[in-house]
Amino acid sequence: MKLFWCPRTRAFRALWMVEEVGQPYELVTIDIRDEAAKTNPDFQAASPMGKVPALEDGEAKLADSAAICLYLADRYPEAGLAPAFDNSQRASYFYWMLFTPGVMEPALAEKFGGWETNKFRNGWGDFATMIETLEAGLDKGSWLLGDKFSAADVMIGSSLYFFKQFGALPENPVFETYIDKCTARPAFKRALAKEEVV
Ligand SMILES: N[C@@H](CCC(=O)N[C@@H](CS)C(=O)NCC(=O)O)C(=O)O
Repeated sequence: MKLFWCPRTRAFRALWMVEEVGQPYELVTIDIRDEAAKTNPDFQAASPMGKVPALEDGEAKLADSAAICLYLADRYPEAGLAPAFDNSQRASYFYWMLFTPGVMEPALAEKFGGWETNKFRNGWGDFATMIETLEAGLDKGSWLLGDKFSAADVMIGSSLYFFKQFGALPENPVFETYIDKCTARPAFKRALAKEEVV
């Protein structure tokens, strides 16, 4: 596998994920501020919008952190990062896998971009409802799906970690406990160490 990545970007989600999966991979740095770096043909083939993260896994090429996490969890089931196809927890799993791109990201843009809020009309609700929903989802158990860590925790955990870094996360012991559990994972630490050397 080749992971196209740039430090301190959304590509961290995919980096943590490949570390959780445990298959060999090559990290290809794409400096997103350098237009020439984005002309790498393998990167272009995997990322139609020229955004990181992107992944090449043999013939499979795709971009977007949520899509990559969904793909890897199903492609490498031995890592145990997605509920089995016949497990009813797959319903919650999909809900949380799509919560970052569908709700968290636009709600953050709304809050910090000064957009007019309209909880009823906007597909992401609003920032306050997004936070309440996450708090309720995380308050039920150790991980989003209960006792078992999954790719949904990679997506939500990395997003909450970045919200906190940006000062965008309201203080809340539920979030603090969850972020501490995520950052204590060996795969998270390995991914973070890779970010820090660049
Ligand atoms: N929805 C995408 C967003 C990816 C994204 O916006 N990546 C930014 C870095 S955080 C990027 O590559 N920006 C450079 C560009 O758009 O040219 C994901 O979650 O992977």
